[in-house]
Amino acid sequence: MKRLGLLLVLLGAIALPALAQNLVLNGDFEGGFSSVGGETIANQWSWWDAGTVNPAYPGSTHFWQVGGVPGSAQRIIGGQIAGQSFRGGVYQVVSGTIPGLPHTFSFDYLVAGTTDPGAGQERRIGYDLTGSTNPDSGDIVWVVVEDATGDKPWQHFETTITPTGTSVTIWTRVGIFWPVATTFMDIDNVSLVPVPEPAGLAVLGAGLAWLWRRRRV
Ligand SMILES: [Ca+2]
Repeated sequence: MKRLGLLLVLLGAIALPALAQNLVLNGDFEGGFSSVGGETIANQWSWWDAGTVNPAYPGSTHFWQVGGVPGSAQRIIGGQIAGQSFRGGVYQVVSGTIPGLPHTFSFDYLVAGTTDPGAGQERRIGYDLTGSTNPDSGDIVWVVVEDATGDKPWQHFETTITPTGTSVTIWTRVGIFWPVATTFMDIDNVSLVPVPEPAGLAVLGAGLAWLWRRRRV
């Protein structure tokens, strides 16, 4: 048992610095942007577009690089450029998550758009614990839903999530069905960090102890 205790202390000392690391790549949007088909997408991020949302006002989602808090941010435009309907966003499959361990998920965001609930406006940020790349998956948990709240300044959001696997997908979804107003969302400082709290470490420790026992059998 003494050896096991020493092993856990050693592993803890190795694991702790790694736990404090943000698993999101280019989460602060300071790692550059690329031009993709005339749109500007942050490096390490993927984009999705739902195609024709409202046949009366066909369009496509647009992506810009704008001022963030601080530096740069990703803008997703979901409406009313030349009377078009849109739905789309950026997403990232974040790998390296530790199953069963709490992670802090945080970001800053800004929304602008109509307060008309009949416009079919969507401005959302969420996560999918399955690591899926399906923007319409029922597994996505939307932690920000600002569908018809009008214009707002930059806001900070933070919550704790517990991954069930070694990857989590972070999603944004911006759109409008009836192009009655300009609709967009900016996002910056996206972070997913394992929490080295006592409860989290206890789970990790139990896992390591289980592995240690298995090795000895
Ligand atoms: Ca930034």
